[in-house]
Amino acid sequence: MALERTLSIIKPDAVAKNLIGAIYTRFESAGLRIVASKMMHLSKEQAEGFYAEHSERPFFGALVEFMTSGPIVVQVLEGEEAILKNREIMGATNPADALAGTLRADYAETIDENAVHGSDAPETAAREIAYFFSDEEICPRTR
Ligand code: RTP
Ligand code: MG
Repeated sequence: MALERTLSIIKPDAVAKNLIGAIYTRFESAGLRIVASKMMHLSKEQAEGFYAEHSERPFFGALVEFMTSGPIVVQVLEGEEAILKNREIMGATNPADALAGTLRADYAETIDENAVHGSDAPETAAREIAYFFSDEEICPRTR
């Protein structure tokens, strides 16, 4: 088992529904530690840069518009197998396919507005964490 960090975002739909605390509880109940956290309202440029890998996809414009439509909460989660564990907590990209009890099954309506983001691999986690947080903003537990 590997201690990992992953980048998580509570997207504008879930912030608007007042679900920040409920979603943080899911992470903490699963044993993931929140080691960095901030609320932001992304600019178009910030959202485009974050999702650059999807820039040629047909949904890119709608994705950027959605991600800039309201505040988000961005956090670094740390724990054993944190990347996969967070993806399991989130559920499938399309809420219609998400397993019962996952965040997207419980809190998302559509594939376009699906409540949360989570890094999908160690390389993307490293890039995404550095996109939002400096080293000084990440605070591992000391007790
Ligand atoms: P995320 O990156 O947000 O954690 O989601 P994911 O890995 O499960 O999905 P990904 O393939 O990376 O797509 C990023 C986000 O783009 C939107 N999307 N829309 N309309 C569509 O077919 C479609 N496909 C993807 C979703 O909001 C997805 O979370
Ligand atoms: Mg993704």
